[in-house]
Amino acid sequence: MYWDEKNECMPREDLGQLQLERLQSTLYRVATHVPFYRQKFKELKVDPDGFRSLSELTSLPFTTKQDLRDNYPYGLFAVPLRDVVRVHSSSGTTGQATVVGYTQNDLKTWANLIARILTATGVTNDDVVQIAFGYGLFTGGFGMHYGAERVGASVIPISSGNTKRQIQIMQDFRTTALICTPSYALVLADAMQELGINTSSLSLKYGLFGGEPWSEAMRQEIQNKLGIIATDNYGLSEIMGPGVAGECRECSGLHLAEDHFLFEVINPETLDPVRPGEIGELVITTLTKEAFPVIRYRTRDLTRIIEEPCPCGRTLRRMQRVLGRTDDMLIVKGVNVYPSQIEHILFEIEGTRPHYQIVVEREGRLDKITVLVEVVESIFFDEMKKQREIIETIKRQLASELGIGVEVKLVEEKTLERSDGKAKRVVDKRKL
Ligand code: DLL
Repeated sequence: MYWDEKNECMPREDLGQLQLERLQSTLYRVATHVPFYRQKFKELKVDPDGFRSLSELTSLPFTTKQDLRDNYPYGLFAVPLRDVVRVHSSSGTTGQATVVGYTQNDLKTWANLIARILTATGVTNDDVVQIAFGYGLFTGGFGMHYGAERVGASVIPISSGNTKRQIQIMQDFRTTALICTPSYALVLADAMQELGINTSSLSLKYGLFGGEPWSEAMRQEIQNKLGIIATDNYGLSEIMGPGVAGECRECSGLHLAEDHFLFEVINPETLDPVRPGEIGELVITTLTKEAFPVIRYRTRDLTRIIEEPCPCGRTLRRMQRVLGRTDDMLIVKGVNVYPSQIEHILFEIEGTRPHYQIVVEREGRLDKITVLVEVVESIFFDEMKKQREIIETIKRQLASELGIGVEVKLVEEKTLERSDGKAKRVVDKRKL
């Protein structure tokens, strides 16, 4: 099922032509209205009127989070504030917040892109959609909301938090689709178990999750516990919010909204494009945004593009689930470590729960990683021998995957902090 078959299944050649035309008008737009880009184009001798082929993309300047901060709040807007009808902002947990704006048209495009990912998961106007993303400056709540209304679903704008109430409403209002972060979906599943609620008594069929990295094992656990089909959905406020990429029912990679954005994958050190299919940093150029167009935005997210066509019939290419962020990468004892590598190993081990935290400390001159992982109650209380075995297995596997030794501590279920939004997986106590 498609929401927008014409654009989702467009022949690649036509798509390339559409992208080129849209890029040309975006370049004209930013060169005319955004002093930052005008200056950059001048420095790099880019002639926005002379842009003839997508292969010239690499001649364009990058935009970074720092550029957005330097132009806080409205410096990169390409329309007067009078034409801006919505403003969102990134959480700003790592430094100053950044501000993004939308025109009426931008909001229409956004709702359509959300309608696409909802439809790709299976949501229709017969569904009751519970949106447990925060409503506010975060793009998750409002972004998903207008797309769900666009599909014609019955939308429950419950926002995040208040787990018991979420469950009560899910039961009473017969929610069929849940939308939240994957870690919060697990919090809900655990809480239901605790309350003795049999999930098969619920009406839930689908879950659209996103906003943070998660693994295939976590998907399986959510699907099993809630009895649903769970898709991965990616986006970022600087580009739009959710809707930038999302999975179809094949659940094997996220279709990129290539008619509205250009995607590149680069080597974050050399800044050159990687070879097709290689892992690198995702770089995105907006093609249709009016209020806040961005050229070659460095997302810091690591992924690879899947070139093979998807059996679902969409011609939009897919990206692999995000493997981590370049700035999440921990350099410990000189070795690059991504939380996703650790998560992957933990979830393969029986008795562990998908709740973990990676604590990095510095003792003297030496870095030390301790992985705290929750284990099921029976193991935590009864079986010392089993505990030792699990610790040894995790240590051995992590050492062979990462090439460095780590400490492992098993903790009781529910000891690690839960979040109703994005989970905090890494605690870096080093003063670097
Ligand atoms: O998290 C937008 C969003 C909301 C996407 C709801 C999907 C669902 P930001 O708060 O700006 O926007 O955070 C963006 O979150 O650069 C990634 O590092 C991470 N992220 C988002 N979705 C995924 C995902 C929203 N599906 C940052 N998998 C991005 C992995 C994700 N990481």
